[in-house]
Amino acid sequence: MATSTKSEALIQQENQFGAHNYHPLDVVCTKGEGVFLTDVDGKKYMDFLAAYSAVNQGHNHPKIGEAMIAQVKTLALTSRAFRNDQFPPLLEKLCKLTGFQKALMMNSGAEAVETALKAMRKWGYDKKGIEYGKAEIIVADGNFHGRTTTIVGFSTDPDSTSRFGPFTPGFVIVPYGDLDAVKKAVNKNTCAIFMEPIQGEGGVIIPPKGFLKGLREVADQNNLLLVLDEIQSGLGRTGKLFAFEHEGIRPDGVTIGKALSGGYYPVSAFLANDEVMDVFTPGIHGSTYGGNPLACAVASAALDVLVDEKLVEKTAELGKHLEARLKGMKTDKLKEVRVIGLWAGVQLKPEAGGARKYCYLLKDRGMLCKDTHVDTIRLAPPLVITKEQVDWAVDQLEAVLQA
Ligand code: IF1
Repeated sequence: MATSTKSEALIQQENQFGAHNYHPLDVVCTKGEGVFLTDVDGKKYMDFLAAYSAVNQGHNHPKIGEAMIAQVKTLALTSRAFRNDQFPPLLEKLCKLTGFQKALMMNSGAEAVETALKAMRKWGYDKKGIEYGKAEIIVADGNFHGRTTTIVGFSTDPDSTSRFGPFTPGFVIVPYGDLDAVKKAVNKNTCAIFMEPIQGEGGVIIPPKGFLKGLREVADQNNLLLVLDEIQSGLGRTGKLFAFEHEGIRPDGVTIGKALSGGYYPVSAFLANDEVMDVFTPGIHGSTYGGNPLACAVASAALDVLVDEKLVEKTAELGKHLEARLKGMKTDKLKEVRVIGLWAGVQLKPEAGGARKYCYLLKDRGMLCKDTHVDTIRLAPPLVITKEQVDWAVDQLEAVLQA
């Protein structure tokens, strides 16, 4: 559908002055509230991406916004050269809620991942006695952990990796979900296994039942760390606080981000127990904004909303309905539907012509979602969505898939 002159002018301005590192849908948003986004022409859309799960609490949640505004008026940034009164209570809240002994606060998800990679390596040298410079981390094909050169260096997505080399050594890539391949990859230099419990960018790829439990066993049997990237899967998205809970295991560390921000302000963390976290000694790692008072006030309110509004429990309940509706859709275009909590990958048959065109059709119907890996429509609404809104959204999806 043609965009308005107002949208067009803003798109042209963006194209002229902005790097072309994205190919976004031509919807120019100006207001967010709950599950809804409104564009500059006043058209309202239901957001089924939620900024890749950074808006689990819904757009512009008033409680989180109020906490942010209050903190903005008092103290925003000290750097970690000094201390502040928001950091200690956030750390305790985060550790008590997640069951880890320590948190290291960063800003973007990639920074939390880089923090975790440094922790895994240094633990390998200091605690496991791996020969310095030889530490290896086992990762999965189809992974997405961020965009730094070290992280894309172990990506298997050409879009992420091509022409950004040379890359950081020390990563062994195995097929996601293949426990035998993980076992074969272990050697005396392996310090850790690092994976997403569910692969988001891969198209909501849920590993075979028992895979995470198997990773835990391999880690225990070989004195490895198991660190899981819960930046997208965590904080309620799958109907549990963490996706790893679906298999009743506990990793040695997790990275979190996105929804920790309440959809307002970048804040991420690496969480682990003392055995791992004490590899960090004063001055060896940090960030200007890591653990700043504003980030801590926002994260604290974001966690409160998650708990007080029982968003994890609601997601578990409503996710069952989403799964039933999606798997009940009458269309011959579906190859596979993968659903866990309020997170779905609707994979189309190649003959359907690719997922992107359906995202355009859905946009015209007032629903925003994102394609991934050509044939998959990724669905991830804010967790504050209602059953009626889920039904409306699936009705739109079924309609465009029947056309
Ligand atoms: C983009 C993808 C999703 C993540 C996991 C770490 C990070 C991400 C599991 C890094 C970030 C974002 C990045 C954003 C789009 C989005 C994305 F399409 F890129 F792959 F969600 F699937 N671990 N994912 O999903 O966190 O540094 O971005 O805060 O780069 O286009 P970040």
